[in-house]
Amino acid sequence: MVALPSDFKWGFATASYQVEGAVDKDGRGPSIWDTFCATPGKIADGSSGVTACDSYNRTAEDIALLKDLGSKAYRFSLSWSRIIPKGGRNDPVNQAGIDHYRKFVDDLLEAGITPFITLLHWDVPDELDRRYGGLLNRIEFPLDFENYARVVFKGIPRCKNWITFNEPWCSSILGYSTGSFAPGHTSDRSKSAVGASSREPWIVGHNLLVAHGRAVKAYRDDFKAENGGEIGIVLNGDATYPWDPKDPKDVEAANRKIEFAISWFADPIYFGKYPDSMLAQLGDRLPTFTEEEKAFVQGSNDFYGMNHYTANYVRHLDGEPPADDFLGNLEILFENKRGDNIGPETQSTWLRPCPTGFRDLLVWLSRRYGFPKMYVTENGTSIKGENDMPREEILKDDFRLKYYDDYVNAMAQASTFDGVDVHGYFAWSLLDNFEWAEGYETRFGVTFVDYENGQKRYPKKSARSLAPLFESLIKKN
Ligand code: PNW
Repeated sequence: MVALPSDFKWGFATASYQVEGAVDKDGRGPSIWDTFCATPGKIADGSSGVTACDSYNRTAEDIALLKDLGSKAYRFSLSWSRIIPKGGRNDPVNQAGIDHYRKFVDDLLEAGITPFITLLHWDVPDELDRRYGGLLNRIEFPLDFENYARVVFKGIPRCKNWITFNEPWCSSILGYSTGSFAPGHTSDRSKSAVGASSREPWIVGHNLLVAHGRAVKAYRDDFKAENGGEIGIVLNGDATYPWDPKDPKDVEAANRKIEFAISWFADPIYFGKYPDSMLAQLGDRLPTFTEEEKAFVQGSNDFYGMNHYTANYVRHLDGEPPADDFLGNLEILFENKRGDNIGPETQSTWLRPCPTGFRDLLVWLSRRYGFPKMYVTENGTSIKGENDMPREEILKDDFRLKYYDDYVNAMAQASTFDGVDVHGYFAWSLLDNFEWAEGYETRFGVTFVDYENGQKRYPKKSARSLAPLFESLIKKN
């Protein structure tokens, strides 16, 4: 029978800048996303996270909502600049920031909900970006991140599930190559063929890996024995299929795309080196691990955190890739050679549901990395045109309900039949929220948030579908 292990934890996920608001409250310092949103033209609807879902002021309401939906766990992120407003290891700690999150964790536990904390979900303290280039600084950034992590491990000892970074691929590529995310560096900055965007993302990715490794070592050396918890990183990536399955070059390209998106980070963590396909294309633009860095990075995952949304077809390209190529010399398509479509359109140009892809990628990752313990830390969908519908229509989100049903069943099959060692699942997202460069026009929530009327929350139909779904799949002891 298709089933999930009896210790399986499921719940919903959010991120600080997307839901908290209250950007000036209790001594919070600005992050690179505050600065980015204030730059005209960066956010589709000109909005920002200034108010968002006002979750900073509504912790009790959000916890009641989680309880009401049957959520066993909650994944959320901390705002680094609430805890250390300027971010650095010699900067003052803001006790009000720690107290806020410590109380939130206490209240979640009181409600029977297991907290999963992400230390950094993209909102780097702005001061660090201005002081030394933020994520670009190979020496300062990992040290400051380690210090911040230590402050948090010490200040919030009741949390036992830790994630260092959310999606380093997005921080690196969207922040330092396409420029669609903060801090918005783009290839426009470089006049030469081998300019900023052809180097910066690989430097940022490297520094995030080392910072992750440092925080994990700090946790294992000084906190794990007492705290008893576990720590890992969250990586995003799509399932891929060759555009022409009979063309070995497309088959290779489909594999290479996953290597450029996921193995970029996972290979150093599990094997201590970057994938050969990346070394071959990027050469010395990919930083080399020093022995010290390698010691921090290799073996630094207690679990694999997987964010997953979609699949695509991959077609190889011939010839030399441009210097700022980050995909692996290939193109991404939603139709294959036969004209089959990967899945229906959503509000997000990059996202089309394809549940079989979820199972296939779970298997791909498990085989490559030795069947590690996994948590699915994000999975969910937007719906085409959802934001233009009246509220009563939005609440009948059968498209999202079916997405969750299909994807969760695909995961349960991978667990039952393929040996995938998955122990948790988080639906993205608990609430409609600030969807980064798309502002509030794209809704990912299982709960409708009425931004015009005091951020009032209305659970959609999908919100209540997850509890019975998991109830039917999780083995009883
Ligand atoms: C994830 N892409 O981001 C993030 O972790 C969330 O904060 C976000 O709200 C959610 O997915 C929905 O977008 C991604 O362009 C953003 O491929 C963009 C992409 C992938 C993930």
